[in-house]
Amino acid sequence: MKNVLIIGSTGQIGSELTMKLRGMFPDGQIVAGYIPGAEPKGILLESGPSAQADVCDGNQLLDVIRKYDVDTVFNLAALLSAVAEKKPQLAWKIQIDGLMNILEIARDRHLSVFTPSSIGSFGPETPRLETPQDTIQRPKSMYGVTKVTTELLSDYYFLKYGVDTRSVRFPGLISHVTLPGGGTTDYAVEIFYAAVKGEEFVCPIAAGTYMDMMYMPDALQGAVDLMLADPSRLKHRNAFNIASMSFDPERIAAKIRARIPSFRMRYEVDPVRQAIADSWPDRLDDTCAREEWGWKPRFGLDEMVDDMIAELRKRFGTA
Ligand code: AKB
Repeated sequence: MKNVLIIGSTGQIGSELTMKLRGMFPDGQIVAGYIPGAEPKGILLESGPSAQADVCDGNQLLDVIRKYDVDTVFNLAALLSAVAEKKPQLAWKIQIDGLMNILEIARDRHLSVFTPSSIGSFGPETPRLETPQDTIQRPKSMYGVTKVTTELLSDYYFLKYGVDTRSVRFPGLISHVTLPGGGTTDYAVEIFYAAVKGEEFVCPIAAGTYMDMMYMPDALQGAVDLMLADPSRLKHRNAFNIASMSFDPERIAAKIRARIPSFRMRYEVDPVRQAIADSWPDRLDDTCAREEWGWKPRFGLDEMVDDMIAELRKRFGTA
């Protein structure tokens, strides 16, 4: 990994992954790919090259990949679960037609490709607790349908053409840098913003709904470690279960209240997000990731809550 294209570089994962890779590979070209309306700004723009790279435009992708002699693509373009439910055709176009564009270029130019899957690739028939790596995947959301297809297509290109595809199933990602947009797990980020600003939080997910979550530094490290892993150790490729914490709204609210006693929360459940959340597992088993490439998260629930509150307090100047 030296010259890397990050498609979706201004999104929740991309904005931090681009900066991390620029720090790790100062001699490489870490290209921040974007679409019009989501251009990189500030340090993301100033610290390295950027290029328009619409996943739906194969010719444009090829031009950028040729120009920067790209060897690795992080394909982070996606409509998250709640938005994909409202725009299923667009979700398919971005997540699957877009992926095909990348895989075809990768096949020709011997690129490595990371396209995240998600806990959303599972469905209600999947075992909810300690969800195995290899298990039933019958998702009921459009997002989930595209994620299972992503896993299958990525494996197909590896098996058929030897394309170096690798991926993880991300849980809800919690970060203080860039907000997520349109996911089922977004509440787990938004709750911190409300708490630190001293606002009441209106929770769209019902009490008792457990989902896997992860702090962004672990998610980024996992993606990079997997792409750097010795391929001979990988029995799986697309996509590895990874996990670090699982909570419901009551548990995370209690953790925040232990640090900000005035924090208030009430529920206004969003039926679309709740139906999706109800169809997802509570907690994944990540043994294969640990054994095959050394996955080991650093942040547990308490460490994540401490860090989120400290970082957002710095940002908003609240004591
Ligand atoms: C979503 O909620 O849609 C995403 C995910 C878990 O993949 N954060």
